[in-house]
Amino acid sequence: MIWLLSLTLSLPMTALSAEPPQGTLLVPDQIEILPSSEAKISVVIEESGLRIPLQGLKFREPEGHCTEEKKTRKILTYLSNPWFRIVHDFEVYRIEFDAPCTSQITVLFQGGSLKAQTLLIWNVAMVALSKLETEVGLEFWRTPLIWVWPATNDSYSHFRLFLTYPTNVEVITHEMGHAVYDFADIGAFQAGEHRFESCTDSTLALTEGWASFFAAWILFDRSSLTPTFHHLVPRFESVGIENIPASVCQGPTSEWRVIGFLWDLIDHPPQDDDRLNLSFGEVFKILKDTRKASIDEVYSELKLSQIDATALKDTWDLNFTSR
Ligand SMILES: [Ca+2]
Ligand SMILES: [Ca+2]
Ligand SMILES: [Zn+2]
Repeated sequence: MIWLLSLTLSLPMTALSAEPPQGTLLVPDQIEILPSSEAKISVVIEESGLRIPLQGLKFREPEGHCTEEKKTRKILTYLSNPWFRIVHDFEVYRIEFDAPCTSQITVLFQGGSLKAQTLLIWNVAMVALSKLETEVGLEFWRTPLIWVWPATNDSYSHFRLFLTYPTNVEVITHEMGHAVYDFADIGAFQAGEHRFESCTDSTLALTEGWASFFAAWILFDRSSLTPTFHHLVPRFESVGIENIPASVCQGPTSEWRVIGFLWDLIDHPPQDDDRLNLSFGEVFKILKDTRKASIDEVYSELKLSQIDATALKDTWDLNFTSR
């Protein structure tokens, strides 16, 4: 299997039209056809003059192959693979169109539409999956994850992800982080009311903190001096995870500080003040199948590993006691 990783996550974030859902058929906005002896199809989202290629779509021809008499063919692909599928009311989204038999085809979707957002979800999920495959393998992926789109809330429950319209890469990867947490049995689940800057239930802080940590791993450069979310918490224009404001609740029941602690384990900016530079894979492997109920329990598990104990304690203190 080939996962293409050319996608940078500078994906469409522009204002979106209030286009209502039109079923699950994603009709291309434009199809470019170049005569060619070799048939080739690519799908792109066009955004501000840039063409962002869709990753890992597999096309099929449901109505037979081209013949001497039959010069066009129906092209079909579903937003579905063994790891996830994107659905609307239980029906999988699909791209379907007629195309000449011998041609190179570029299928274009304009950014800023519900269609483009559906494809954005697909692309972000594929990038995250590819990163997981490279760093930890996909054996832990228990079952196809169902992305319900658009939904009335952003949440994860029993192998189903729900996303509201419009969405963005930060919310998509955060919700996928919940699925990874569940599939890999990293921790116990706790749902409920929580304010990002306040202390909360210790299991809820770990549940939500892990999900945002996962988003950070997917989206941010680990050498960044200022890793910052801009679309994760509507009430905050920016949510920095390296320098957490002193006004944020202190202690291990703060989901914001849980993110900061987990991020410090894997980040490595110049002059890293926490001195730890683990890979996401190392952290994941230590915590897999441990079903922790709090970041305190995570810390205890990390202490049993090969991680430098002094640096680990300093990193804990940096996030939970001295900030
Ligand atoms: Ca750091
Ligand atoms: Ca670090
Ligand atoms: Zn969440």
